[in-house]
Amino acid sequence: MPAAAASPSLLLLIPAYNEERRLPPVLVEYLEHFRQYWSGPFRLVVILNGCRDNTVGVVRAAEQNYPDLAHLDFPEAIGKGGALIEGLKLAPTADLIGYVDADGATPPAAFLDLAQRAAAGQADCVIASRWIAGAQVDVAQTTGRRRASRLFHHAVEALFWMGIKDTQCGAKVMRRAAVERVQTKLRLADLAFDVNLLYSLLRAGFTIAEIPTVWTDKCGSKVAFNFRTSLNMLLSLFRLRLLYSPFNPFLKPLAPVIQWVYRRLNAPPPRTEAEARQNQPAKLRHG
Ligand SMILES: Nc1nc2c(ncn2[C@@H]2O[C@H](COP(=O)(O)OP(=O)(O)O)[C@@H](O)[C@H]2O)c(=O)[nH]1
Ligand SMILES: [Mg+2]
Repeated sequence: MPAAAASPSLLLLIPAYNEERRLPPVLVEYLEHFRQYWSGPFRLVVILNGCRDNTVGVVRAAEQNYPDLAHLDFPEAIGKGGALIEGLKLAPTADLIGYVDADGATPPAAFLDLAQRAAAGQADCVIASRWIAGAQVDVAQTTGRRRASRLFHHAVEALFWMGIKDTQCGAKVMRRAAVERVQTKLRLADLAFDVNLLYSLLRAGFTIAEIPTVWTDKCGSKVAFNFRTSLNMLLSLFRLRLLYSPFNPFLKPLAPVIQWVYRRLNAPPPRTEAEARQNQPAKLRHG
């Protein structure tokens, strides 16, 4: 993609959990890069929840130097998906809304490429992919985790037939209209959130373009990988499948049981229909 001048406004969300070490250099890199290469208004919002380290302190310190930086802070364990659901409520404030991980696995230039493609109208949602030709991936994950993620991919394909090679890459950009249309459909707060988002977009008739990306696995992962998390993600996929099926009405009375199972798995429970309808954004903080 040529580095075309883009004038739409861009809101970049970064979910962060205990990221006092990995986040500060990433914030500076992104803020400097977009200040230089994004010609429209740009804002970066970090969404923290329940951090037990000083992530909020490092974000506040950076906010002193960057007026384009702000944060949302939630005390509850809402999960990465929950944090993004909250961040996406800010959609009315920008033309394009995207998100990226706090660890810098996606370099700013790769995210800029996605945003420029979205600005140029290539698709309603443009996502980074590590598993299509042209991707430059530096994988440091354990064999177990790699196998689990491939297994998850096959489960997603079997249940949803989206034809997307990499639903889980943490870098995605969408047009505001697309976000606003699917907002109330976003129910999964755990790591299956991305599947929820992509499937809801496709079901609503929006287009998704998968773009080969540059990706470097970083150490210091905040995602516990174990039997519980794998089971939790598979459960979430089945739940999403049921939500979009004629069995949907049966899910409502089961809500307390579902909440109980998620709590037992130590996972952020899915949002109820009433919670998903709450579209009021939380108060944005700066400094
Ligand atoms: N707000 C919030 N962010 C989270 C949570 N869990 C993970 N994250 C963020 O999600 C992103 C991906 O996590 P990361 O540890 O890089 O995952 P991995 O590289 O796939 O092992 C990072 O920005 C994390 O800080 C959570 O419970 N809440
Ligand atoms: Mg990571």
